[in-house]
Amino acid sequence: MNKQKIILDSDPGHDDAIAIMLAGKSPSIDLLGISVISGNQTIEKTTINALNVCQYLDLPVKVYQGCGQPIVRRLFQNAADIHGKTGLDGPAFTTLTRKKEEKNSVNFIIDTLMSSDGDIMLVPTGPMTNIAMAMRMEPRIIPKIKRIVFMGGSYQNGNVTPAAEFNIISDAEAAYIVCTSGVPLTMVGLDVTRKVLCLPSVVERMSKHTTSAAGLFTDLMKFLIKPRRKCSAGRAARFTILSPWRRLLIQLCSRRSTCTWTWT
Ligand SMILES: [Ca+2]
Repeated sequence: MNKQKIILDSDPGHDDAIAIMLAGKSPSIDLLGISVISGNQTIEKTTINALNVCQYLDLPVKVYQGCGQPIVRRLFQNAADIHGKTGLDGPAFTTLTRKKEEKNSVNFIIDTLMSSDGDIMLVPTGPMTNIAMAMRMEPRIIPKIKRIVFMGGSYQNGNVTPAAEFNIISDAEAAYIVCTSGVPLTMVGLDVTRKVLCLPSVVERMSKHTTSAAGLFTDLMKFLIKPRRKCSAGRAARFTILSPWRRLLIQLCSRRSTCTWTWT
């Protein structure tokens, strides 16, 4: 099977931790590197979170720290109310020994794309600052990008303001640069992610597996279910945190209307 090369640009965050997990473990994906951005927490914390996930899962993928602030606007509020003080509350990680790469993720994106054959997808699951910066610093990367599959925006309502979605409003200028670049885009907005629910029964089923990935998944999801239960006022607890899975799998497996997956 030809693996799809991707660079995951993320701000873990529980949902992005799952995205790292799936991208790193998928037999159909060649994860070239993880580019980290601030968003769900500060850049320092999201970088540590990405390293912790990679260490926990023994993923041989390099982690590059990117921008800690938007290009123009002030740093937007983080999502500590959802993801906790660390940005990845819930799992108990061992002492972190993995280290981030010296190279900034913007330079990593540029260097990787410039030496590629145009076969790399970028998958941003946070604010698009790193990718926009890379495009501005080295415009020759733009025709080298096969496609950008991003989580952000909304066809209907936002989740920060009535219209704005978190990833986009966190760095709207970056989103403008990326979305007007001419690169083929696949937007997976809130409307899509809200259709992908992880019920407690899913967490329960996953908790019965003994792999490290299943254990991490369970710890992450159990933490997230708590606030959702509080908000759901008696309805079945549900949340949309699994959206990055779906996006990755749907797009990278080139099966855009249907998707099946199994956990191994
Ligand atoms: Ca994210």
